[in-house]
Amino acid sequence: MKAWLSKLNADLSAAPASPEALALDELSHVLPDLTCKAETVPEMGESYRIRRDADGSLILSGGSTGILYGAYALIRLVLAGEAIPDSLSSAPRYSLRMINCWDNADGSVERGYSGRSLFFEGGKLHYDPLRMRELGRLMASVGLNVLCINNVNVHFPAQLLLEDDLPEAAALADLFRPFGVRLMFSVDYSQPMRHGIPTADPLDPAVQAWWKETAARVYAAIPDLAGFLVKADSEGRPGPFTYGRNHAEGANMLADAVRPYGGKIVWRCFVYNCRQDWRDTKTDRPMAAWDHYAGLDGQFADNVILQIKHGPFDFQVREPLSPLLLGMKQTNLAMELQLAQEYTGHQIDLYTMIPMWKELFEELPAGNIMSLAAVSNLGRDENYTGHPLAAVNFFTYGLLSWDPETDASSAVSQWIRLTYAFSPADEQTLSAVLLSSRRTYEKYTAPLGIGWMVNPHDHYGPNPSGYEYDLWGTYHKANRDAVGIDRTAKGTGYLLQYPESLQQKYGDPETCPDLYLLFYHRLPYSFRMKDGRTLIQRIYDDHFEGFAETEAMAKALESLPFPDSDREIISSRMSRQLHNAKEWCDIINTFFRRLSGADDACGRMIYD
Ligand code: GCW
Repeated sequence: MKAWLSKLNADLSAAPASPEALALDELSHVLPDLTCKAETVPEMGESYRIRRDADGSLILSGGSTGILYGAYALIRLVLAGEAIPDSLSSAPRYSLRMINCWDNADGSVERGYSGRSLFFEGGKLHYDPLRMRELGRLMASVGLNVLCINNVNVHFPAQLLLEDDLPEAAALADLFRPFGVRLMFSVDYSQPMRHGIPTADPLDPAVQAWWKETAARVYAAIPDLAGFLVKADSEGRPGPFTYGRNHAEGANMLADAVRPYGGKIVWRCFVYNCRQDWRDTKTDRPMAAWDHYAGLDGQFADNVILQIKHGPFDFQVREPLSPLLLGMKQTNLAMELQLAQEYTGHQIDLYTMIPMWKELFEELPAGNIMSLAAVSNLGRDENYTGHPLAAVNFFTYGLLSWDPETDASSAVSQWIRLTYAFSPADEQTLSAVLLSSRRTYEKYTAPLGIGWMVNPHDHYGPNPSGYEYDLWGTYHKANRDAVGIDRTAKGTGYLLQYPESLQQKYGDPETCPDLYLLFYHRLPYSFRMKDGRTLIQRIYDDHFEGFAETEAMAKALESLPFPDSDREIISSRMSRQLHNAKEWCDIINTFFRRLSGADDACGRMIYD
């Protein structure tokens, strides 16, 4: 199956004339019995309205892309068997609803689990135009509107997108335009130095002039380019720190260059010391982003957006909301999610993300961010996401980026109905598996908010001490008595980066939700959890449960009538997941039993 697209069948062999034309074409193919008129109201932009005429036919009004989004909303409703309301108005909550691809010019994809790049091969843009249109449709059908095609780690020759390869990049932008999708490029902060300028200092006039001239050239070729995405001073990338400048100075210089064209600078806040000495107890990595950025609140240009990973570490299974998302009130912010399952099972293990995202939105006041970004989980595999069921993450991300109040279980059901022709009972079975998959994965991997414990570099499979004596600042410090990091005021002080109410909630192990306990606290194995179990018993129980739940998921999936092509992939990946879950369960339990010496109260097998 091609994600949920198999039921959309307007002909994409040629470019649609416009978003409205595509909307009507899609509607006439998918819902031939529906009489629907489109009314373009340019000032409505991306929003749309659906109402009924006196004769019962539907009138779909909106800006040009609004009509397209309205058409897809209608199609989603009807195909999912839901009733069309007599009147419906909808506008996106976030202006930029972005997909960030970490695709390299050589065709590889950093943290990609769905095959090679859809856009590049051999150092050049290289793509199948039909697949590009399919991808445009995939995005538009769930309301996504910005596609950054190249990795934030800009390895040569990706820089050439702004130079020699610009004409090809412009042709790619043309392909996406009818789908309401605008391109964005990740840029290399030191790019002026490729042109004989001896510095990339943002306050240097030659550097400023180079970026202005470059922006003029790029926007002449792609007038609706969304802007540039920047990873600076992070994990070896160049940036303003080299010249003693802060990130507001660094970002604002680029913002000046793209401002005349309505462009944005999306500046990532994933900045920390990745050469930490594990013996250094003063530095606590999750504090880094706040330390770099909070003091700059209000100093960023109005066309700069700070893009902040949802948690303070790096896309672990459970992390608190990044304090920056709560604390920078005078800066445009975007939250960054990760669809690519880097730490969450490599699109081998099932991991449906919407329950996690809903938890984030519960703590994030609606107005704090103006955009949303997600690292792509797509690649050149026939089904786009490697694991066919991983498509649910792309789909539900789109719906949430339009409306963060979207209900998790309805979004998942909608995806199932659009993708498969299941009976209500089968749909229920699959929905239950998908919605519980994140908790299950969490149970069999690192316990109670510690994170990491994965095999270094590749990040699949257990390795409890893999990152313990390393440079990355990701330590659990388990010894024979205790585990976890005290991040309260008495410990590293990380918790002080939060508003008072959260400091109280998380600061006391008695009120801190169990699942965050070891992120915020260092506790003895004998610590009594709220339900009376000891901490060590809770760790053992979760791991046995996680594996048992995986076995149950495997059985449930086997009972479902997937089309043959999907069934094969799903069952072969599920056997790998079972193996992985068993490894995690046994290795984590053994690791803690060897340290603590504590027996399992239920006498289950833990290895000595
Ligand atoms: O955790 C790291 C990933 C890198 C990624 C980086 C980032 C693109 O392991 O692969 O680089 O995060 O988000 O920049």
